Amino acid sequence: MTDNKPIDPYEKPAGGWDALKSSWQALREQQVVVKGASTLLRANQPRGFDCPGCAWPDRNVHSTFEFCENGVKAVANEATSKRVTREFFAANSVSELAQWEDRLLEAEGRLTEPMVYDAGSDHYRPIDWDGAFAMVADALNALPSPDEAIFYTSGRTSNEAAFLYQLFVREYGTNNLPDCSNMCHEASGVALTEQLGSGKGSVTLEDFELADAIFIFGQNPGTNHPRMLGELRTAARRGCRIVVFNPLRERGLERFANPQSPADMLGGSGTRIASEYYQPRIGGDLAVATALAKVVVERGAVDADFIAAHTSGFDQFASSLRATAWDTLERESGLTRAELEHAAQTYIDSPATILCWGMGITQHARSVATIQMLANLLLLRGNIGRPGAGPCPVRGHSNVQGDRTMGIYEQPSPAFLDRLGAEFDFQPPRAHGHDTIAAIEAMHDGRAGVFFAMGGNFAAATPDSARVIEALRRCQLTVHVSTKLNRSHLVHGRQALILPCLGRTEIDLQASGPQAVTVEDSMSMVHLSSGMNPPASDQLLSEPAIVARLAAATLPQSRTPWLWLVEDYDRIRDRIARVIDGFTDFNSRVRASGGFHLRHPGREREFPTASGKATFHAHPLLSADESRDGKLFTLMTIRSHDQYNTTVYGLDDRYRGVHGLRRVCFINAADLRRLGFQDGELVDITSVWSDGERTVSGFRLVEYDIPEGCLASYFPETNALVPLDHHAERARTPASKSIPVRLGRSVAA
Ligand SMILES: Nc1nc2c(c(=O)[nH]1)N[C@H]1C(S)=C(S)[C@@H](COP(=O)(O)OP(=O)(O)OC[C@H]3O[C@@H](n4cnc5c(=O)[nH]c(N)nc54)[C@H](O)[C@@H]3O)O[C@H]1N2
Ligand SMILES: Nc1nc2c(c(=O)[nH]1)N[C@H]1C(S)=C(S)[C@@H](COP(=O)(O)OP(=O)(O)OC[C@H]3O[C@@H](n4cnc5c(=O)[nH]c(N)nc54)[C@H](O)[C@@H]3O)O[C@H]1N2
Ligand SMILES: [Mo]
Repeated sequence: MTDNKPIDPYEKPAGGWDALKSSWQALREQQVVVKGASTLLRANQPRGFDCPGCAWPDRNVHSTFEFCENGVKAVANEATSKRVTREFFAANSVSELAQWEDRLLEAEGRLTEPMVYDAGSDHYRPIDWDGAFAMVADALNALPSPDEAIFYTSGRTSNEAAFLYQLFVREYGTNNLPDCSNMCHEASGVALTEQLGSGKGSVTLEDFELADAIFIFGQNPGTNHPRMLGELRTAARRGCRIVVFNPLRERGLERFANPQSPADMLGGSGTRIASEYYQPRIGGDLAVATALAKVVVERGAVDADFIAAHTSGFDQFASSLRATAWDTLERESGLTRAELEHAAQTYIDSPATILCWGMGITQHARSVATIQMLANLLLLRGNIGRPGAGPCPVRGHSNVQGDRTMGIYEQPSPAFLDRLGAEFDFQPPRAHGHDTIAAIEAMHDGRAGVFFAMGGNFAAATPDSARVIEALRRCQLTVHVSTKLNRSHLVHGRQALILPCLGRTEIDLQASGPQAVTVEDSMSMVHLSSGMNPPASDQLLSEPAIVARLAAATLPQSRTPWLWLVEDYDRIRDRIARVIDGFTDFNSRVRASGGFHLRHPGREREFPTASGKATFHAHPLLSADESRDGKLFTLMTIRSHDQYNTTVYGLDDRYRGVHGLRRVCFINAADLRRLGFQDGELVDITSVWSDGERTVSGFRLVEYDIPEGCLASYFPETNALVPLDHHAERARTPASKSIPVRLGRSVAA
């Protein structure tokens, strides 16, 4: 890497020495070298804390820490020695801070005490915890209806905090529990629940050891789930076929040098990961999966016994495949028939196949259809409930799956509400609540006036930034439980609170002693997490304690012993065990080494759907004109290597060869020529939608190996381009990976 060359293609494998160097730098920048290093030894270990990075499962049999550069960044940024103090807020007004880049807000370090917004001076000033809780309680109790309050959750919240939080919200009287899942894997849940009777993935890490082929759609593990590369490397070395579909050639999916393998580190070129790499056009995966399924059916390669015993809808599905023409499949996928047939044959030749997918699949208008087509493909060959096979939606936040299991969901089932109400002796509200998009609309239209966020960065993570900012500003009160300063604290309601909480790495001391929390990873393993660093400030409360004290202040009539429950988190877990399926004997089972696995019925070929069988779903392809809306380009908004969602650690995207800048737009060389643009030129990106145009300015064009008609830029800078009503059918996941846009020369240039 050269410091003064912004675009410099990266020739090395993912991982390797540069990953070590970058980790070291992250620790140094946060001034946590000694503490950070010992902290890391406890990440994802049987008696340590769950890494606040991603939801990829742990190999808890290992005795040394599992190295992951981006895990190091996440931990270093939480364990930082930098602090945001009351003096900092006194010195900087909110309007001044609003001018700062998000990255610089994050770089100020950990929040240290509760703060309240003072409109007179336009500064945040300290408030004591009781005062803060009373303020929230008063605002909530003054609302004409509990449905005018919104309770958002990001996916780092522990099971214990999430369970108490949803209980508080429901005792208060609403199901308005939008969460980051609404923007993430919602489409996976909707698609798989309908088809297989469970919205979760069915595979475990052991299946990765047994698979003969692993297909990876729309996912960039080299950056977002680096520990997955370790599994892929092992699989590739034993001859497992790894087949990738991604418009970009992501380095981590091509080659990986495991920093824990001397051979990889000294060899230079690392281990080859993908055995086949296909670059479909953005949004082409429905056509890809349809084509693979068509070949399987037409070559008679189906598992007829499985289909007869466990599925319904096959005949109709098979005839829809036969009726789909190859020229449609080629045009819609952006791949040739020969490529699609080749990939299909790899699938047919594999006795056990795992299908993985990420945001490149879920954040599209037709994501539910695409995921159902992927599941159709699995069902055709009985690739579920067989060792080494099954669906693997790779989750994002470290406990996003657990939060849903605990009831953070705006559409709870009647059976769940019955159990919750019976256990805590109250009548839970039955009407479904707002998801993320509906919550923004409600705040915007004045139908909701209090916004409470358990973590996350709502103002920056959500689509249609201008609308979201207006929506939050119209609120009477906005409250954020946070570890770090972010945009959402500066885009506030008439009243606003920042409530600072403990992070995963910190000791959580309650009346009965230090507490552990639990989390559920992407493969349904539930395990303990206990921090070992002293809290960033003695003013911090744990998330469960914040919920309990807020509930006690807001609901004096509640029969739930809120403060008693948080004295000892075992008490919360005992209640979870009585309400949530699969958590019997929670306290003893979670203490077994490595925790326990939540049963996935599909592993035993049980499919608790309406019909009792797994169901095939046909999804016709729309013609190119309809699905592409006649616009010039399709833009996908993705993560760089130096960010965690809205948290920008640095300005490099090493594997894609970008250094020192984030406003880039990757574009195909032929498109550049056709438009008469030069590589390096600055452009404005304009999305065109029924309600008007939205523009973001000053993006540097980068000639890149990306299909024609496709563009890529980083989120959140481009969220302003995504209209609120541009979202997945049924799942309502914002379609952040398929934004219809045109380019114009930047006026700023
Ligand atoms: N370091 C780090 N780790 C993270 C995160 C982070 O920001 N930083 N975020 C966490 C969260 S919440 C999540 S959800 C996950 C996200 O992890 P990913 O799902 O890997 O997220 P993205 O970076 O959005 O990458 C999407 C990938 O899909 C590809 N893609 C885009 N559109 C299409 C398409 O139409 N078809 C196909 N086949 N591919 C497409 C892109 O080229 C890119 O490689 O990571 C989690 N882990
Ligand atoms: N255009 C576009 N938009 C997207 C996406 C995309 O790919 N493209 N991806 C979407 C996806 S997949 C997701 S998951 C969302 C993410 O949406 P969010 O989950 O809302 O956003 P994050 O950036 O992960 O939240 C970061 C903040 O969480 C707080 N935090 C960190 N750790 C803790 C903790 O332990 N406790 C508490 N209480 N707070 C903590 C810190 O204050 C930090 O500033 O964004 C979505 N938005
Ligand atoms: Mo996510």
